[in-house]
Amino acid sequence: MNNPIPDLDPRLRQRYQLARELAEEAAGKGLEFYRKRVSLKVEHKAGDQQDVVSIADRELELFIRDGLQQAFPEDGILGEEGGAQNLDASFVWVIDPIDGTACFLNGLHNWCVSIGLLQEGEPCLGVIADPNHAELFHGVRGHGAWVNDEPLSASEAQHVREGLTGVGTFHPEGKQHFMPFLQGLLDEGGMFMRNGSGALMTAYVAAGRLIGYYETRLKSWDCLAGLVLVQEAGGRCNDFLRGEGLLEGNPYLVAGASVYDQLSRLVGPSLDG
Ligand code: 2AM
Ligand code: CA
Repeated sequence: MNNPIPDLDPRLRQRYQLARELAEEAAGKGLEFYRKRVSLKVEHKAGDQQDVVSIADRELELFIRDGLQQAFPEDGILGEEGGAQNLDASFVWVIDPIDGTACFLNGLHNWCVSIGLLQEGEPCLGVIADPNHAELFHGVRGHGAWVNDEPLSASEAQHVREGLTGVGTFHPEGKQHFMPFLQGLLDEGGMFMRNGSGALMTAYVAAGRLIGYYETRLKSWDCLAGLVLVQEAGGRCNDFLRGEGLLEGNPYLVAGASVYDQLSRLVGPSLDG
């Protein structure tokens, strides 16, 4: 695999290389599960009928965790399925083996593997692999972001009417903010879409395909990799990691720099409250 960043700190270079390899391998394994999804047993998390998980999520997370731990046993890891370990380490991986699990299990092509990395608490690299569309989004803080070999650049829209805004909400918390936001967006002449994967919609903001993306509440493994991409693509994000954001999640907004303030106003005080 090409390394687009020749002058990278060796500690980051090795981790960037491994993250891209593991994400692509896990995405390939994910595709094999996806093709036989009708035979996978589906479980519901904590009694929430919409929050689903299968053996595919668990096996892919184990695969990624094993790969990271073998190469960097000193690093911490936080994963959607396997929980947290060693979060005081300098480098902490934040992984979602399948983001868009409901899509995955229902035969919709909007799911991906997301691997992000914190260095001293700051997002420093992100990799998102989408095997259905043969796209690998990847980037390193301060060095740029790409989809495959193409540089990412966030939208230059100045008003929500100029493009599509990704949206999302989820049980059990925060959904009361969803309809007021949609109403405001439509009143301003904007339009929405929801594809079911927070990581992919974040990557699409970095790529300028969506002008922004608002989710009433997201978990860190859904967006941490994407945050690096948006920032490197010239976009903006809210202070998602504030408070207990890493472990508990927070409201979430990413957008092109010139439309961010308008979207933030449409969300209102709940965004950073
Ligand atoms: P998942 O597919 O990894 O579960 C879509 O709106 C986004 O919501 C997806 O990224 C999905 O991630 C995420 N999601 C699923 N369950 C959630 C929950 N209980 N709280 C917050 N986000 C959730
Ligand atoms: Ca997941």
